[in-house]
Amino acid sequence: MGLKVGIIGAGPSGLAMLRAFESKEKKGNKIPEIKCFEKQDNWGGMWNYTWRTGVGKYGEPLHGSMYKYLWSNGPKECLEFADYTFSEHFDQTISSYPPREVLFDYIQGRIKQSNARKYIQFNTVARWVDYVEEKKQFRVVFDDLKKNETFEEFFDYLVVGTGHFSTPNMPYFKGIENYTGNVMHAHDFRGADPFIDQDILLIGSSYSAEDIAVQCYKHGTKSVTISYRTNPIDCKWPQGIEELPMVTHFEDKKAFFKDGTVKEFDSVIMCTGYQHKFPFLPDNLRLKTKNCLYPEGMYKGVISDVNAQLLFLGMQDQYYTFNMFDAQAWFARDYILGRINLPSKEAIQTDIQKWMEDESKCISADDHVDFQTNYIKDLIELTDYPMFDLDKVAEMFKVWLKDKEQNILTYRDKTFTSVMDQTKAEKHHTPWMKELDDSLERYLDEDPIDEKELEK
Ligand code: FAD
Ligand code: NA7
Repeated sequence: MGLKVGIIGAGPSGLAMLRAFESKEKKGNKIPEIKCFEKQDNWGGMWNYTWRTGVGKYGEPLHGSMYKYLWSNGPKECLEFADYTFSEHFDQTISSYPPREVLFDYIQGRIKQSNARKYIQFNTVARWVDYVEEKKQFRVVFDDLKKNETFEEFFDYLVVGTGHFSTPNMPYFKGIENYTGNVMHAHDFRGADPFIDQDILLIGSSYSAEDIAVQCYKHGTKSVTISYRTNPIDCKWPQGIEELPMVTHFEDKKAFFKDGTVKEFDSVIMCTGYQHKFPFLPDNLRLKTKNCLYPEGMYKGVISDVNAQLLFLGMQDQYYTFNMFDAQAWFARDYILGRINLPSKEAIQTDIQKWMEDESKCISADDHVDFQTNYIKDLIELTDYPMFDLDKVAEMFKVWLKDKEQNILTYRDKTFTSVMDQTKAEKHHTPWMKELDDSLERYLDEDPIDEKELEK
């Protein structure tokens, strides 16, 4: 068919794109020429853990923000692929909140079934993109990091799946330049070990703050203080974790808070979110958005409204993850293959505005869950991605939100039932708070932790 498609990034979004094309090909359809470029030396995006911080082996800004002992922060039943279940992958029932390595294994299991790896060029970073009017194609300049060589390729469609939880948003606080403890961003947090016996301050009150607080508490940090700008996380914190309003300034080792509290801290971790960053795109093609459920500038949250040959996957804030990337990738594929037509420019803007207005009406977390549920329904209805019971998944998300509110330390011990194959998850052999080993081997091991050993 002569079309050439470029995919930037081989994280869950880029891999979903490869899988979408592969599933079409398996049904006997012709697919375009595809090339995927990934700057790391393996696929999996965030799930490909690295011990490094700062820059990677070849001096590129490091992508990874994940850390040791990271366990899924939502039920696995809410992110399950509709065409590859957890039961199919593990051949045993597992709990609802697996650790990172287990989810990484699951992602790899699906993609390894295909020949997708042959499409991916690793250690290759997209440097710059131009749209060449005469050719009606994108010219993309890449660096092969291993060979230290620059090259270019032309594509009819360019799919950007580079994630948006990698470039830190690092605010300034008065006096922080003279603060005498450690200052870092959650992006560089690689686990709780360095913070054992410390008093730490987390700035921000969203997922990163919540999870780093609980993880540090679990692994022996002396005290955790969370400072919020707009709203506290507001769950029932155990003794040792507290929430305070915003920091106003720092002096030596002390932080001063809006309510008059003054406290000394050994370390400050900015859990202040990330920037959507596209250093390889000219500014007219970049998404310029905060972290939200319907970023401006994309039809169906996928197709750029500036250039309809440019597509983005996974740029939304996320309740749903892997199955949402699939829904987007299936939609992107059918659009590229000419099976979905774009409406008029006016209709595109009306559609975008409608979704953005709907998001602005959301008040509670439940409303946000419903919003993203409707968004995914809308996408799947346009494609042949297996429709699943999204209303049930939305219910599970709402139970998850309640569970966290009731007990932030035990919500990961709860279990859910898959809407894909009705498998009921099993309780993990060891309560999450007592499980300090997050390896795949230990996770799949049947023996509960020996509590007497722990008490010694
Ligand atoms: P990413 O996973 O970020 O992958 C993007 C890929 O693009 C990377 O491999 C990167 O190297 C590559 N890339 C970037 N720039 C370039 C370039 N210029 N050239 C070539 N390649 C490039 N989700 C959950 O479902 N459950 C969780 O428990 C969970 N926990 C999380 C915890 C943390 C700390 C973070 C940061 C995220 C978490 N997420 C979680 C969300 C997670 O981001 C998604 O699950 C998923 O990884 C997003 O996939 P993606 O492919 O869109 O982006
Ligand atoms: P989020 O969800 O984007 O949240 C960012 C948080 O940082 C949020 O609480 C913000 O407060 C706060 N923030 C942002 N800027 C500032 C400044 N300048 N001062 C104080 N506080 C600020 O990012 P996360 O890292 O928590 O989560 C991203 C992903 O990583 C997520 O998918 C997880 O699974 C892991 P606000 O509420 O806007 O006032």
